[in-house]
Amino acid sequence: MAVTATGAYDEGNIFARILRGEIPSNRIYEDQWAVAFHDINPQAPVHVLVIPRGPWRSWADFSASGSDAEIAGFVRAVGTVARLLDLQEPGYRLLANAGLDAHQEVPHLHVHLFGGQPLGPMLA
Ligand code: DGP
Repeated sequence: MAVTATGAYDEGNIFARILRGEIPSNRIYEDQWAVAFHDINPQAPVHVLVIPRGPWRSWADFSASGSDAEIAGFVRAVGTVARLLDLQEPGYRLLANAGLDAHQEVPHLHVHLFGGQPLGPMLA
């Protein structure tokens, strides 16, 4: 199921359910602002998803209605996860899909963190 570019936040989306503890996830980090867990369908040896706790579908939503504390907290959590995974060297990649053209499947803002192998050039 792909997310539409517009519309209200869906409280029933899979990441909202993970946040509420209704379905399990393999969490590697959580704090007041964010939760990080392994992707169920990893595309690299390390493939972690970092999600904010608040009800946002995309970076556009988040920047429009998230507080400065929520935004700073989430960005800091993404960096904390990268540091915990010890991926500064040889490196890692962050990716966030938004909307239909980007094939966003889960309509809750998330950042993919990939690493553990050479990742090649950026996708077009
Ligand atoms: P995206 O296309 O950016 O919306 O990617 C969504 C990712 O979420 C995709 O890589 C698979 C992952 N995913 C979907 N459902 C689950 C789930 O129930 N648990 C976990 N851990 N990951 C999930």
